[in-house]
Amino acid sequence: MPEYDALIVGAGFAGLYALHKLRMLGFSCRVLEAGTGVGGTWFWNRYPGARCDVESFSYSYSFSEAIEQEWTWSHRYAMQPEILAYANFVADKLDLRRDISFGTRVTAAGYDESRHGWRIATDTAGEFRAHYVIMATGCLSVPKVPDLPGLENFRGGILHTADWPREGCELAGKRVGIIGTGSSGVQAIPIIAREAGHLTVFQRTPNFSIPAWNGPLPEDQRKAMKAEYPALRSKARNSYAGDYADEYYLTIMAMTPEQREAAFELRWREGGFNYQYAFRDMMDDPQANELAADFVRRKIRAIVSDPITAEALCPKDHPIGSKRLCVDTGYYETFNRPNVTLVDVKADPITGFTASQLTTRDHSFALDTLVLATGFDAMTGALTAFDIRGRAGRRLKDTWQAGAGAYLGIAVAGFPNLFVITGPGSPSVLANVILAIEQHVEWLSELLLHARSHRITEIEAERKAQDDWMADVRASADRTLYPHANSWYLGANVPGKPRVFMPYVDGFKTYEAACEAIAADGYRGFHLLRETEEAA
Ligand code: N01
Repeated sequence: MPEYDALIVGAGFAGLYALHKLRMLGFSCRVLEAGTGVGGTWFWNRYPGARCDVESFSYSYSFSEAIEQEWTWSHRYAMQPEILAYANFVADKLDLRRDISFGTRVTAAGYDESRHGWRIATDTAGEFRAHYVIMATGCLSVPKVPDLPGLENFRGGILHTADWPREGCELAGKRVGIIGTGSSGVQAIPIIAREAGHLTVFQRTPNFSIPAWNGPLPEDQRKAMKAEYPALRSKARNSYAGDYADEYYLTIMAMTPEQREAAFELRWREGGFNYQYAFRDMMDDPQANELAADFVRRKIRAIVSDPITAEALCPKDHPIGSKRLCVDTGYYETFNRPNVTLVDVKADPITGFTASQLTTRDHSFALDTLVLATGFDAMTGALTAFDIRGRAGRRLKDTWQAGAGAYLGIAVAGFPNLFVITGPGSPSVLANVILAIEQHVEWLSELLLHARSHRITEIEAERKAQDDWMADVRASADRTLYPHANSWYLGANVPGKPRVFMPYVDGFKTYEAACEAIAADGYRGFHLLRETEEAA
């Protein structure tokens, strides 16, 4: 059976960097990847309109100056094909493919206490052994298909944004329905509307969306950004969100109404996430939040011509930012098109499907194709999708029955020598995830080097350290407005999933400082078993 120092699950941005970093440090590694190519989320999410909504000069690796300088981003926010091309460029540049098994899905992993190592089963490549397992499986990688009544009756095409056919899909002239108005739906809807004969948007909950104002980057701007990379990266590393944009420099409640209006308008015109991160009180103070939310609702009413449609698009049931903000290109404008209809399925719920129709309580809609933009089993889906068994054969899924938790969001008590990149309890999805990935991989590499040089055979999070960490994560979240929405941050989008706020809300910089302090304190909160102790 092939045996490695480390098996890495997933060849997305986390898996690629983990492979590069650990290989450079002399660990033998193999990546197991279910897809037929690198890129992870950017390999699967090929829906029309898919692109990043952190600026590309930020949403990219910072660890290699050569990569930074050789690669040139074409747009402020790159489209999915360009991001996937970038992942392929990095894989080639670093010669990563020779250590990746593509088309290989992990089906089970079990810890062998006598060997202090893992045994991993796959669907196509047999079994492996490894001292360490690194789950680089992504926070948003297991698509969620909702339990829609009678969907099996529908004979038209059914597509999920997160599992879009590689060869694309012909929607020209068709009657298309889309369910879901989160980030994926908000990006896909304007593009599908341009192609389809008619697009019906089935919306259950409206989301707040800020314009991206995306566009090509002029040559001089690209050159200037490349020259400024060290400063941009350093600013991102010292920030809340892991991004280089200015943040937390305005207090909504300290401004006059005129100043506030001007500040909201300016952030709206700049576009993107800084509508949230510019304001230090937006996620703490309900009154400040409501003012920011009201500004966006007024924008929606100004953009959308039909007042009933505009009102249906205005989010009113959650604080702005408590569900991840969407960043769009012409989303609200799309509802002024004659070939687009909005259906509020909270007021008029979906009741079933025939071979060619979606029916709601009051209406029926003839459809050729149904697009599901219905999200993910976020943060834990990929970690519970197959059987991971730790000490005494205990399943990770059972361990997390009352809610997911990991010490620093990296290691789980009872699962020695297994690590999660950007797991629950880390900033991950609330930060620029590429930087969050780099920080985890780098911190973990130091830990594994420490283990190698101190002849440590087993690394395990201590239960108390993990419980205390997760209690702090929750206490911090409870001081904010984040838990005031039924969001996927809380697991609320998956029926039966325990509601625990999973991301770390105190920001990237604070989190990194906490990780550094724990390492400096001899990896406090980890039980490190030395070979000598074991022999004794
Ligand atoms: O998924 P979502 P997503 N009947 O969970 C609706 C990242 N991302 O794929 O709110 C009717 O946000 C559901 O309605 P409701 C980003 O972090 C990033 O859009 O539950 N509707 C909601 O409208 C993002 O936050 C990027 O009432 C149903 C939608 O489906 C995360 O991925 C791009 C339903 C799901 O929204 C997830 O985004 C895309 C039902 N039975 C995504 N079930 C970029 O960076 C679900 N819905 C560019």
